[in-house]
Amino acid sequence: MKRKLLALTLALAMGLSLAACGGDTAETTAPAETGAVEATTPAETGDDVITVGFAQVGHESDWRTASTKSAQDVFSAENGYELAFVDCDNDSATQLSAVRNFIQQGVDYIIIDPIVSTGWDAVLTECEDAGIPVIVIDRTIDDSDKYVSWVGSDFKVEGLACGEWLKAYAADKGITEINALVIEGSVGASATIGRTEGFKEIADREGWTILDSQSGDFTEAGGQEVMESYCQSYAGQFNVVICQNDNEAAGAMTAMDNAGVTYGVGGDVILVSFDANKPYVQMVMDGKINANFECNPMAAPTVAEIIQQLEAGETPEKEIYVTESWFAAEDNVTSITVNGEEQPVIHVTQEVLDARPY
Ligand code: GYE
Repeated sequence: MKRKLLALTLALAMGLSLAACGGDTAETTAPAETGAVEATTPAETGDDVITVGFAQVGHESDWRTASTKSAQDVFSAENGYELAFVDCDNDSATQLSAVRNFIQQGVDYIIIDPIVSTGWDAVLTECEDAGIPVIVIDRTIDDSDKYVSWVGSDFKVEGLACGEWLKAYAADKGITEINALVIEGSVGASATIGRTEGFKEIADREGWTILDSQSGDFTEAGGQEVMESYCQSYAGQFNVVICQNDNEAAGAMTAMDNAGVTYGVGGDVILVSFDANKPYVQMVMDGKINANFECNPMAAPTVAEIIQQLEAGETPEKEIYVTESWFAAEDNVTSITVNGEEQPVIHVTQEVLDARPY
């Protein structure tokens, strides 16, 4: 196995920043600091340690925290890995620098969760030229296929599922008019693009009105800010709020509370979220969020399998979809049909909540 461990290991052991990433807030976290792996010497690690560089989007959401933790747990010293982790703080230039630094360090594999879906071909060509396999997780890269595998979710299906659930829910409740406000995720992220497209497809088909659709940047503060302005501009005009992640939903709830708008089960507004992190599945059970469409953050175990396949000289699959579920506060919609496939909608009970892994 080719290893350029010395430079990497020394840098980790000395707690040095591995990447001059260009952003003030971006950090290369030595595994010893994150608790992911202990700094080791080449002699201790021997030639079997697999070095992995991970250029993570940032730390904007609960989903992201779960994704990072999953990678740190999987790519641990006990499992035979040395992880160089870079939090790119939602800055694309920082992310490109991080990948280029991984190339310079000569890591064995590079994992990228691309902040935006374009602008990747040049740096992926550099990875290819350096002989370093790249595995993409979560968000997609749309302007290059120079990576080994992608592991993640079908974001458009998530948006379609949201629309199909809303259609069935409204029909059951006798709601004949939908006036929706959408709080989108970060601009240019494939997660935003897919969820927006999927929901819009159903809205157009059903003749619903989307009053507005603005980015809350996948953060709680962003969701609150957008919802505050919506509450002013569209007071009394909306009956559905679609938040493209849980943290935005938290911000939107604060804004609606402050504006005296009621939401959730029995409220004036149907509130929908994406991600379904455990605290927000609890909010579904409590009736504050009407429905939540899961996005599974646990790509890392599958990435480890891909790496093991590559180590064994095998060819992994190019695209691997993680499994996800749809959750609702009430039991009036038990299934929906998405792209011709019938899918269950899970009514959240304590038992369902207790079984959630993240
Ligand atoms: O929905 C959001 C996070 O890329 C799917 O990014 C991910 C999204 C997730 O910030 O919470």
